[in-house]
Amino acid sequence: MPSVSAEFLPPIVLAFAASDPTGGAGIQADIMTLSSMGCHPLTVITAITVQDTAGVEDVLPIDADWIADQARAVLEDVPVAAFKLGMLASVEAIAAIAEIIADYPDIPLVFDPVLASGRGDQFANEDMVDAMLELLLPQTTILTPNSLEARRLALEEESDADPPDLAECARRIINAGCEFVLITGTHENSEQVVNTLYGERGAVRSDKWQRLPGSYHGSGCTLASAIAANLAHGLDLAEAVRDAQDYTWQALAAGFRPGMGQYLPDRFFWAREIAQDNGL
Ligand code: PXL
Repeated sequence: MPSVSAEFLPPIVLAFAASDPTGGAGIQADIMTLSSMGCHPLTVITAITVQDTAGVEDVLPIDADWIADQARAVLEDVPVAAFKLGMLASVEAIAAIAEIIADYPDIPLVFDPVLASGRGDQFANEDMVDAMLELLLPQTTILTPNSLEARRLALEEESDADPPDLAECARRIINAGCEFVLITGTHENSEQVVNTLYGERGAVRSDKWQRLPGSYHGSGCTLASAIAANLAHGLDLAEAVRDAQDYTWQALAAGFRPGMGQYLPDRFFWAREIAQDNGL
């Protein structure tokens, strides 16, 4: 039986990402974040990982044809308000996804260029980085690299002896064709975490966050999905970025450590707050 709200559709976001069995990062992080923020997630699995909360053991890339078929099936059926890209595990997968999203130029695209895990597991070789720059950046509304990923993308564009500062990295990344880049500062040696949004004319906004003491798994996936959720809800880009950082910081502050390794964000912190207020 259809419910009385059969006419209602939540904003729908299509996430391309890899499975992370810990539920900390990857497609599981996207599903939780998008759901927590009132969106419905459509999911295309790009790879399957074997990992625990301490590190990644193995990655099985999904065949590019299977990635394309998963995406085409839902895109021909369901209206999508935003795309979100996470781990892409082969050049062929990057090319297949680039071809699909080219058919939807008006849908905002949030691209989290997952080149390595926060723990240092490498996910992308040079050919993949080149393919991302060439095929995906020109279609990207907002790229969300951490500072390490930003430097790697910038050096792939132009190499020089001294590492460029983050503003210069942003300039090169924007030159590669994306509209905005949000460079996150978790890995920098600063007292607070400084995340800066850059556009064509330089820095747009910079937000500072209290540095949390734990080591977290899945913060980048959470932030990028939260931005995609906000864009799907119709927020303008700068507001989507600010609110998504606030959401992510709260999810991290409420994080928990289910195993022997890193902390995981609690993307449903607000539900637990409500339950606590109700004495549950
Ligand atoms: O945090 C980046 C990331 C994204 N996707 C998957 C991951 C990781 C980090 O480990 O495993 C599947």
